[in-house]
Amino acid sequence: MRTDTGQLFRLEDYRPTDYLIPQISLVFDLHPERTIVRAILSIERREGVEASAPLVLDGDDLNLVALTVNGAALGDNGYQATPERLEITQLPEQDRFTVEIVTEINPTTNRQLMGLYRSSGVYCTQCEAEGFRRITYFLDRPDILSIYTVRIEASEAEAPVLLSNGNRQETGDLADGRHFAVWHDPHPKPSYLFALVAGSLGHISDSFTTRSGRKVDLAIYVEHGKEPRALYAMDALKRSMKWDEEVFGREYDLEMFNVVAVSDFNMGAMENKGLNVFNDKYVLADAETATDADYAGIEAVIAHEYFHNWTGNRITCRDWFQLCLKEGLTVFRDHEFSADQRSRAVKRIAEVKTLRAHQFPEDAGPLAHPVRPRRYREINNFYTATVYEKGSEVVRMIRTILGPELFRKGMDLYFERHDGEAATIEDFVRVFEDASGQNLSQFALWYEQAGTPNLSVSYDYDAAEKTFAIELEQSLKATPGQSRKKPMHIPIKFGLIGSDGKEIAPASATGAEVAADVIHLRQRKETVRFTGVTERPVPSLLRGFSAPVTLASELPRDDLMFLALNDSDPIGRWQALTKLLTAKLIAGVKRVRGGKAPVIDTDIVGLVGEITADERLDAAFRALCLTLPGESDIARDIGNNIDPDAVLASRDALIKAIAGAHARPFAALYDALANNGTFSPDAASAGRRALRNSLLDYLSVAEGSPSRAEAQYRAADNMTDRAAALSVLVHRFGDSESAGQALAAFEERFGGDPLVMDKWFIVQATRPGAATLDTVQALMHHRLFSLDNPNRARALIGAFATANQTGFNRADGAAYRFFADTILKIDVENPQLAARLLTALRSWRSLEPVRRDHARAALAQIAGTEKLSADVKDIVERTLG
Ligand code: 0A1
Ligand code: ZN
Repeated sequence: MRTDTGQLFRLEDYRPTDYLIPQISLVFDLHPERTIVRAILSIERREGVEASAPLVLDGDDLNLVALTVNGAALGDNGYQATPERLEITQLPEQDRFTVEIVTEINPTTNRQLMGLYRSSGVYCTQCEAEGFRRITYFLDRPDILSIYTVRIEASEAEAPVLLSNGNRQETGDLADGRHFAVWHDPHPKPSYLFALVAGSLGHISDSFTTRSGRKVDLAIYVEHGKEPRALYAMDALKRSMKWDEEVFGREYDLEMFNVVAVSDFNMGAMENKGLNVFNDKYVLADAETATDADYAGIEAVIAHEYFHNWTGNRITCRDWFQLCLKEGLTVFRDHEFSADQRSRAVKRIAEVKTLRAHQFPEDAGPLAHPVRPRRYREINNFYTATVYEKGSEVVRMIRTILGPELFRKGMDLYFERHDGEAATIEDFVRVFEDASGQNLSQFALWYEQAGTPNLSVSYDYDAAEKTFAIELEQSLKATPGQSRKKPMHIPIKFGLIGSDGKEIAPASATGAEVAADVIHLRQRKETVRFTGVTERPVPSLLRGFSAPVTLASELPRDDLMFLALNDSDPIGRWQALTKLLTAKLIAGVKRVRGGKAPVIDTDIVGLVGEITADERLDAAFRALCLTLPGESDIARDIGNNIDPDAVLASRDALIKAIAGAHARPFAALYDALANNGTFSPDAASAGRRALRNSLLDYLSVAEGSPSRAEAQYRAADNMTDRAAALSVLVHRFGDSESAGQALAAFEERFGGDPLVMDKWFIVQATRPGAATLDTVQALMHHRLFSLDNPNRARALIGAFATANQTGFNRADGAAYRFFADTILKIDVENPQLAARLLTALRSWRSLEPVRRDHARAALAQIAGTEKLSADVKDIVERTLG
């Protein structure tokens, strides 16, 4: 493991290298335990750099076998090699020369899953962010762009499939049952986009003809026998290729595009040029094994990686501080793609939920950092919700501010101006300034200032003057390293709604700038005054969730009820409903903690029933409305002194009240939504399943019996319905015979498929209550469980720590202690995974004092351990603050 070097990387220290590497030729002689890598680098000294300047290359855990410069070996004092660094001091006078480096690596013992490793016997690579240096010594940074030629040699029996980036140039046989393939990628790229895959894999193939008429061969490689499960991913890939041509004018640029699914992968997937490598979770799906959420995830991740071809690969990042340049933009692009393929409103609400669930707590806690950080110790810890999701929101705001046409003009300019370059956020913002003539310097603070701005809003209607005033005040709390913040440019989409439910068009607006349906808040405090408003309107603010902020509005309850039923913007409706529900749930938590039962609010119970019954609305939208804010949403909105048991009690009380009040119509709707015909993963069918499955939970609560869920489990012909039934059985009737039988049946049926069994681990790890810790500990010994595999570890440990508020936050702290021990075990093999899981403790300061002390002790135990990885050390130190 790479232990901490204590080094702090700072944005302002960026300096170009003295040398460039325009070309690299790699030869891999693959063997499970002794792979030999020969790298021939063509080096170019930059103009003005002295010949005495050493060439310093990055390494990580490397073993140098041989080194020559221009074909000649160097004397002992011509270079210095350690596992982490190769410094060559004896260099030719000429500005161009060749360095040849031979290293030996062991793919089998590589359990960090960075560099070249083996996953179920398949050789594969992961080089982002700094994995290439685990293969050979290199200038392993994204501003070094090289043309790659890669020759792979391997045993034909062990690895009939040999893949790398670009186009396949040559293949052939060698002695001793070995064979080779040569790949050439004509597009200069940074080392983090290099990839190699070799192994015995099945595949499906297809093709796509670009709009200029070029035929591209497409293939998806998977474990033998799983080929049919890759068909949906292939379909999503072709739709992505078409969409990028139509919406962004971007065409694919190689003769082939390959995707490989592997079962050991730290993240979702990786956009290596022409050879995307995926966590198999984001490739494999069929009705029998995948839920609707899995299908949607596959579609999104396939699109995301494909879209990186332009936003990330053709235009890459100058340095890792600019990570959001490719990630925020590419997330924005995949969000827009999914919105176009599915229901836009439903997709947007799902995005808002994700942002609030993952990014808001990050921004509010000890790990808060700007969308473009200025400091890091370990870059792997910055693949965060802030960089990805908030980064996407920032791009969305640029489009809201400029409008779709100028946004597209700016994007076109970006591609034209920076194609083939390693760019910065400044470059990105400038194209929109140049395309629109607008100054975006205040807007750019969104990249610099961490934390979620809060908007306080108050309203004043003057009936005599027919004016309506909205007073807006923004505030932003201090975050680590940033105590004083400047006011931001916040685009607030709005509407004013009359008592008949129609939009009111005011005569004029003064004060803060209003352009069409957007208020541009730029000062700390501003008032907009609308004239010609003939009745007191109900304002709908932040329509479409136009900025990633929290809204503290003094809108009366009746207005929120009105918006929940009448806002023409579905996101506005959902936001109003969520506000009402959250307020109710928080009031319930207070009462529970005071030893009282929550008060039932018949208006809100009625409202939920009304929306659920409204056939004019999308089923998926109704399902979203029927799903109450989660325990962690409620906890986040309470903010401090959290007692998770009280949160659960309050939430369950409201579910019970809603279920009791609407049991009959809910049952009728449940029956009416019954699946007719064959399974289809399309958005409309998925929406109906989502609604029906959320009704199942309510009905099971109302009926106080597992029978309905048991029947659904038995009758299910698809994984969405089966998993939903299993979840109701385990979470609501966990000790019943029905739950035990369903779990056994699931294991019996899917026990041969670890990816599917992750659902079985997750459903048990997320059963509410203190007793679940014992279950989790027992499941660690299950024959399919292994802490080594990231999907398994996330399914059991990750789900327990992030999605089981009452279980993980047991009052006696036992789960934290177990968690700390487990993190330390994982850290020995896979620091990246350990660090990522550890972020589950980031909100520990918001807990009530007893739990808080236990959590602090667990963190301190980790922090006090000798030989922590750099990854975990960075997270634990920042978390403890
Ligand atoms: N660039 C990828 C994410 C990614 C980052 C680091 C990795 O290392 C293990 C892997 C993947 C994406 O945005 O999809
Ligand atoms: Zn990405």
